[in-house]
Amino acid sequence: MSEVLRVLDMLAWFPENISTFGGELDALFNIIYYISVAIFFLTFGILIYFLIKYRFNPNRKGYNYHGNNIVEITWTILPTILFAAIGVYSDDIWEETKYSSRVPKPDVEILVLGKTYGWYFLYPGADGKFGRNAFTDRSARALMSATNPFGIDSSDAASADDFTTENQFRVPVNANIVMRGSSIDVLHSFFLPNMRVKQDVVPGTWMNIWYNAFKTGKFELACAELCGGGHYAMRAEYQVVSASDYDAWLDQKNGEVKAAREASVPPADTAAAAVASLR
Ligand SMILES: [Cu+2]
Repeated sequence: MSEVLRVLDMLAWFPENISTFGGELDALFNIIYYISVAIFFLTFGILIYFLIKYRFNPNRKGYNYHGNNIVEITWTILPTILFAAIGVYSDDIWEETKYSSRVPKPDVEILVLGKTYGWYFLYPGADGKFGRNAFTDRSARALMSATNPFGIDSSDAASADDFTTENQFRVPVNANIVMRGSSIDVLHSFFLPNMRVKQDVVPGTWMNIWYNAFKTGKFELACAELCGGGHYAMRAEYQVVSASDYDAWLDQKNGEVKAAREASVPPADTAAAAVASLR
């Protein structure tokens, strides 16, 4: 019996919570769940009771019934009070997770772009700040293309160390992560089930997304908007790592960016030597 109850208790199906505000959201979810379950059994109980009580009986005469004002007022007022109470109760956690004014000071800032069917991430690189791109300067949207999804202006010196990852990203544990999300094509939804974060990303604007993870590990990002034929495959993996592992990863990435930059612009003497060797 307890096994059956355990399977029926759908709250146990929740993915593990790793977010600082996840507990509060789960508590809200639990309350709404139990209220819904209670109303479900109440209404279906009454329905089944009446089905049996007033089942077909050839000796019973039908009669016309014109409603009952007290019953109708009751079933209008009670749900109104219930919804208003849930609204008041959930207001603080809604503001904390969704209001721009409540986004905390970022420890790490990352841009994220949805694209049919994948995700791009832009990190500010070694200097810790983004160069000119479609987020920092609206007019740079004109630079956005399939090969340059963030519209990075390569003539801006601050852009030179910004780096992109595709379908994977990394964040440090116990830090305020602020992401600015947008889309290249259609509506997508940035959904981190373990982080209790879900935010639509909309082409032409940047949505604030923030969270703070208290646990390290590998988790999944899924698109939660039916965005086309390849929607099912629109996923990415992310890792929450310790601050030192995160710094080591950043150093490695920054090194790769620097090496790639130096490789694409050979110093003058190397170029001259290359030309000489061709002679
Ligand atoms: Cu999508």
